Amino acid sequence: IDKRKEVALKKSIIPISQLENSVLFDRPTVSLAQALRNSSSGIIAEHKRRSPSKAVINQNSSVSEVAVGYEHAGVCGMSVLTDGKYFGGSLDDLLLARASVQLPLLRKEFIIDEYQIIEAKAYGADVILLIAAILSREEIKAYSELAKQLQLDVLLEVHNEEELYKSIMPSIDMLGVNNRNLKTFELSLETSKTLSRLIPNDFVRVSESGISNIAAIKELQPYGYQGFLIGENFMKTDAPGQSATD
Ligand code: IGP
Repeated sequence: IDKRKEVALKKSIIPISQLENSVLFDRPTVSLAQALRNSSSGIIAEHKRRSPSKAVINQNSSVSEVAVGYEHAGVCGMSVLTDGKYFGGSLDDLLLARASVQLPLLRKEFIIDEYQIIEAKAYGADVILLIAAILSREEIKAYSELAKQLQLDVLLEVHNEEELYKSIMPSIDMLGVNNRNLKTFELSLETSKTLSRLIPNDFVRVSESGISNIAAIKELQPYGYQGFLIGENFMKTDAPGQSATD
């Protein structure tokens, strides 16, 4: 509800027509799904200052510094948290990342409204995240189809079988399995392993959260995962880009 209010508020600040006329809105986007298919490492590195499960992760590094570091490290894409309330992020972070790198950028946000998708494009994103746990099948369909119209890739996040079945549709590009239970914050790579059997082959598979070393990536690759979303492990260091290089 809070989020809906915020969205409504934003709507009254910047009208859709203005977002659609912004400089970034008409730019050609880059496909993260394609980058992951062509990569052997498949890392999507995240900018994350704090989280509900961890008060402070990194308050010192600037977004541009982190973005340039990640790009230099050779990651496939970058995820930028734009949620302010729980993660301390903002749309300005996305804009700064866009100004700093050519990497495919994911807007990491709780998307519950079409407006946020148009906004994502206008602020420089190439990819949006849709979370199955908070959306109906109809919403997933409408939002993913809008994203496709705007040439944005769609990463659909699931955490269990039911969410997976609910969300499978052709307008999804990537299926992300979140290893973190959003209710208990419990982490287990087993979630990615178990659900992998149920993911049709035409979707790029992304394993999200709790990945802290190369061994974890090696462990998940045999299950068909081509993308690995890593936040905390990089951000908890003084030089996130350097730790992505290592
Ligand atoms: C990154 P980690 O454990 O590497 O910091 O996780 C990412 O998967 C996590 O931030 C995340 C997330 C989300 C955040 C996954 N799904 C949905 C906010 C909303």
